[in-house]
Amino acid sequence: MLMSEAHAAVDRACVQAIRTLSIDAIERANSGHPGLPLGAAPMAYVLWQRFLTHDPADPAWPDRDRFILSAGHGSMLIYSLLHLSGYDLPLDELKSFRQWQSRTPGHPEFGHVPGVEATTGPLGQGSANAVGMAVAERFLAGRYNKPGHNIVDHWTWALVSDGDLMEGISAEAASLAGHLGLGKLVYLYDANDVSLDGPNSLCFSTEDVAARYRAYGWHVQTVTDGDEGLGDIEIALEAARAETAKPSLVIVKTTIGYGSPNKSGNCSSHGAPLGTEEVRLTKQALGCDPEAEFAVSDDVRKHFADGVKRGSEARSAWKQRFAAWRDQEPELAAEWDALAGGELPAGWDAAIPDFEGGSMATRDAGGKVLNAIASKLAPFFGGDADLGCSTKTTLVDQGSFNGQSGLGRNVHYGVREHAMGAIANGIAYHGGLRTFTGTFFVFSDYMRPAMRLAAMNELPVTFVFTHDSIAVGEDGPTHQPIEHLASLRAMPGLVVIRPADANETAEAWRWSMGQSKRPVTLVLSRQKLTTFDRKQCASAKGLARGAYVLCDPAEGAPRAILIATGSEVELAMAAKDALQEQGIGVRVVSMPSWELFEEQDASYRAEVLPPDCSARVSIEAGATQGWKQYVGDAGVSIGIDHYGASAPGDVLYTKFGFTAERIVQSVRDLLSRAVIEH
Ligand SMILES: Cc1ncc(C[n+]2csc(CCOP(=O)(O)OP(=O)(O)O)c2C)c(N)n1
Ligand SMILES: [Mg+2]
Repeated sequence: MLMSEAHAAVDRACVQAIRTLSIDAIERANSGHPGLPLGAAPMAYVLWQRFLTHDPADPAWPDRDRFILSAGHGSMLIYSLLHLSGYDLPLDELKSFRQWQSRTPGHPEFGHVPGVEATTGPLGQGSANAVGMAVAERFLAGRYNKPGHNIVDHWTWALVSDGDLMEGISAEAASLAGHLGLGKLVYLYDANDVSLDGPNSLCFSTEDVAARYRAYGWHVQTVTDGDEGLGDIEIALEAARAETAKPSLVIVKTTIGYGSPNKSGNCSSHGAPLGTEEVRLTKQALGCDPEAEFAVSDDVRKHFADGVKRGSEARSAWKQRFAAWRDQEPELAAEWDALAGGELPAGWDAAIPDFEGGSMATRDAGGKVLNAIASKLAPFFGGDADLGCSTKTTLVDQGSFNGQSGLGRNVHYGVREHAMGAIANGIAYHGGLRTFTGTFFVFSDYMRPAMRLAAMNELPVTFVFTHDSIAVGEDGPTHQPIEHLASLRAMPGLVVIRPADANETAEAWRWSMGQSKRPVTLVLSRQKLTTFDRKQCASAKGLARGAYVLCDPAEGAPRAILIATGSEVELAMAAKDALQEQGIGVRVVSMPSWELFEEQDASYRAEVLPPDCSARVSIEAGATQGWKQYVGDAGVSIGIDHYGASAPGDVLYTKFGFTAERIVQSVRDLLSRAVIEH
């Protein structure tokens, strides 16, 4: 029997409770977005009451369904649902919506609100996170499910809005989801034909979203009465779940600000409180007491509690299945436990090689290390944006990820960098595994919004970027990163590592994998770099401290310090040798990561960069912005503050002044100036 027939009155009351709680909280905050919760309450209610398998008693239960409110501006919708479902989000928290330190921030924030699976707000990101979660579900199912032991088997549901579907990232993500046949992914589309500035006729009038998603390979349905048609929504969600070979889009036609006599159907209800009088009128129109605020009847509370029982029963049944699986698969269970606890199973790094002599591009070293880690760590997979041959991030002989079976460990993201970033975030949000991405460094710009969310949410994603400087050469300025290091270093919470040689690359991967709460950006070279003889200079283990003394003069205190990153460290070493021949002893500091260096105590930092040695030169093939903090006012920064050019990489290095001679000259100039100044 459909819910519209079975419980019409109480179901309606539950929907109205979601609506009125939402507008009351927004009114009290005098800030927020009432239009979406008023319009999308019915679909959200049907989903949560009848389909979403979750248990407020254990919001992190691994096999729960995932729900992502991609249209994060409608945050009061999810807060009302969480509150009514019995999550640790009491009414007082709803009353302090959008206030300092409340658990009800303006947009849903992962880690701050129990039951919020992803931070959303930048439109489109959540829809791609959902694809990542569905990918993770399949991958874990492929790894851990055994005949008779189905321990990973859940659904991913996302609520998306017009704005979400206008954003390019959602198109990238949906195209890939269709290609992969992610049958356990469902979008509910709040199709209200209105966005922030006005009706869709302003900018979204000709697009046939249903046809577009069908063309992506999705199963598409439309519910015409999303404002009241609970039964129709239920039928559509049932059909979406029955289609397991394709992801599903359920287009639910709604009225923004439904119930508000003067603002419904209009963008005026999108992002501002309705106003006291309009709230009264809205409650009246919805058949609720216009004077009551934050009112929830006992019937409504009981009905929500009854709905949640489905989830708690499912969790109990899962616990039993999991226990039986654990008995049968103790080794797999140990691996599962480690990952679930943010750890890695012992021995994960046993195959990481030591590199000796010769030269090797750090992208090649990165590929070898990545594969060595993957050989010991099965729940580790990732992919690239159609550049695996160049980035060397392909997991050799590990097959292509299959969205049905979950087998295969290379996700071919295609040329979809933005979605790749957000899908990797979704994989990390899901938990239970580790992941990475790969593309050219210059295209980090295409991933930056997702990387920012990874940093904000402490997601353990390793973002690998290769072709890290003008040394890219012939492809020219469009492919040559300049400001990218500076720009990513400006992002709070992101660790940027640019290793100098193969062994630093190994240490960079080791460090990155050791982090369960920090995204890391690995910046690797296309060109070969000398593998330093670590018997002659310091161990690459120094990488973990961000900067370390790679080499000091054979005797005497250094008269100057050369600080370099990545490919420029070998230039610094060449300059050091040349200076030594001229009787000038200098120190070479390899500084692969500013962020890690800043985390060291003051005494270590002073050991590496002694304050009394002010003759300092930084060398990095990127924008010089920020280097003054290490070279000081007296120092020199050799970098590039303009775009590159199309020519062989070594020619560009010479033309743009990345030569040992220039470093030598800079040191000599600094020292002679110091003499004159004395
Ligand atoms: C990437 C991004 N650009 C712009 C915004 C600002 N913004 C918030 S909601 C919105 C559009 C709202 O339209 P829709 O998604 O249809 O939501 P509705 O008004 O129907 O609730 C915009 C432009 C945003 N949050 N993210
Ligand atoms: Mg809209």
